Amino acid sequence: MSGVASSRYGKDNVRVFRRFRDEKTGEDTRAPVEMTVCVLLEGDIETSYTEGDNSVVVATDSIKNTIYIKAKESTATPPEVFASFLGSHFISTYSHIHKAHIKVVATEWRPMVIDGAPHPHSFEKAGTHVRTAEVTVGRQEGIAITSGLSNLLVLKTTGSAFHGFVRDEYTTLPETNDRILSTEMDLAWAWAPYASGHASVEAEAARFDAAYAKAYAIAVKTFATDNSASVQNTMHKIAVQVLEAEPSVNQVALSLPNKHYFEINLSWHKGIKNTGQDAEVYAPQTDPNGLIKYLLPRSKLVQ
Ligand code: AZA
Repeated sequence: MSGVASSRYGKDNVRVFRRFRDEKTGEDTRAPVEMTVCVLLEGDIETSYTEGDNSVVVATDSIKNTIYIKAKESTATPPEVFASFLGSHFISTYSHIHKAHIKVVATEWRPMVIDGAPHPHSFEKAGTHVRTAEVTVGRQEGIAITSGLSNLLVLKTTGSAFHGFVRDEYTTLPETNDRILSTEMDLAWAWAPYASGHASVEAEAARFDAAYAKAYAIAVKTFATDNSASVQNTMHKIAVQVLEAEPSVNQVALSLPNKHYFEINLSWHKGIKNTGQDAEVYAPQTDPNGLIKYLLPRSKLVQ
């Protein structure tokens, strides 16, 4: 028999919409939650691969059903707590399942403001970004949580330079003191592990929400106000501030594509000035794009 080194399985892309009703009136009590969930299970499941032994398999269809039921049984938010609740369920229900990996990608619906007041049952998407939680619940290891913010699409028309980079026989990129900077930020922060079970995660619900709000505020403010020397340097400044803002966060990871906007020289047409200080019409590029990644552990934070 050949050994199976590592195996996990489950259900991906389970889309869930959860609304909150007042018991008496049936009306919405708060904005709904929409999320896409992935659950992958690990444990004594090797024989399902090697011997066709399905007695160890919790069907992925049952996993999907469980996600719906747990969403009904809970507030399904914040995503960190919902993922921990869900993962803990699989570990405690099935003795041969030792680890549950849960990923939740949540979109925020916020009340429309109509005539100056939040509408009770009409909502709009809050920006391009989504909130994420990646949670691993282990029988031995406790609960590991990484929170995040993804797809935050931002652009600034100035306040970004890029010069002093390697110039050699492969270089054509001109140096610039002033360029458009645009990116779609993925930002994730990993918490110190929770050793004492789901209750200790649930007790932190407000903290997860507050950390998300802080990380969002840091990301947009730093992007907007930093006199950027490079994507690399701006992302470092974001990572440092997120670590400083939240002492229980162990490390911060960022992934930033550089979405290029090229100047267009139009001088061939009647001498139009459209470069440098005169640049107003640009050509947005879809590909290729720069991709800059960064992981800053707290141990590397210079005090
Ligand atoms: N970082 C930037 O901010 N801009 C760039 C890079 C880079 O590494 N390379 N080309 N343009």
